[in-house]
Amino acid sequence: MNATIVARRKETLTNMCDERARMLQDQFNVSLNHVNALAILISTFHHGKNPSAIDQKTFAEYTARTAFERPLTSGVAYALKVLHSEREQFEKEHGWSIKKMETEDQSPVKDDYAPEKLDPSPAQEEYAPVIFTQETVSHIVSVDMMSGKEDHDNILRARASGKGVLTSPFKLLKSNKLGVVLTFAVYKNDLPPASTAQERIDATVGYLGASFDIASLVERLLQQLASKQTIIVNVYDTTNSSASIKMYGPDDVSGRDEVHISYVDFGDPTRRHAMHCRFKHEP
Ligand code: WA2
Repeated sequence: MNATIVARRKETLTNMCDERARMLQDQFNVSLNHVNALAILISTFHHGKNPSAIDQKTFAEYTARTAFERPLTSGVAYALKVLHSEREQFEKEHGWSIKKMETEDQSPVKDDYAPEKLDPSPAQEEYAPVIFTQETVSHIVSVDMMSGKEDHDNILRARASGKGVLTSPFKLLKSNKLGVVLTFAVYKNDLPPASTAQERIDATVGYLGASFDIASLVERLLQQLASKQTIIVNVYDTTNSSASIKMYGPDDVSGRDEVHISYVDFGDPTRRHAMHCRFKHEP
């Protein structure tokens, strides 16, 4: 290949990769904004009204009808902050016990996964049982989200920071597919605008979270562009630069062809993501 053709190929790859990375980032940002708005909805109509104007049925209906606003999510859910001293009263009110999350090694892909079959959570200082879900993630109702490592870390970071926070990629419940969870804390209305981390933790009433099934969602996004025959795309969590995690794309991407890297910003400054693009070899 002569130099002009090589340069043109490189420019095409750069443009295609940047466009796809920007689309992914934009769709993620649209979803993030809507999940943030759902947290405000819960604050206003569940905690801000007595009696509450939201129950499971209303939440399921609203989140189903607004699913188009969250193009990359597979489901949203709301978990309450429950202290151990409040557990008995909470369980009596809801008519079910707070369940411990079963992790992958204890429950390798069960088709009949159901919250009522899970064990009650052992005693903890506090819990985050899910009380409302979009129908697509109804299997996490009553599960203590603090009993899962990634969800636990997200909850602590979300409530102390007041911002939307993202987990590393991990295997989601039931689907067992790699995904990430985005969490926003919901606060009592009297939280001052310039609050400290401790004030935010104390004013927390719950956690609104969304799960992202990255692989199928990136797949859908790329299909819209009908360019799958031209380039190979991989998406990575590169937060730990010496151990990046593949979130999307094939494993065997070595070859003579050049790679272009476009960075993707998912809005959580503690996480790094990148899209790697390559031309497919000529047949
Ligand atoms: N949602 C769906 N599937 C999951 C999951 C999750 N977390 N964790 C593991 N598999 C209610 O941050 C609060 C949602 C967690 C929110």
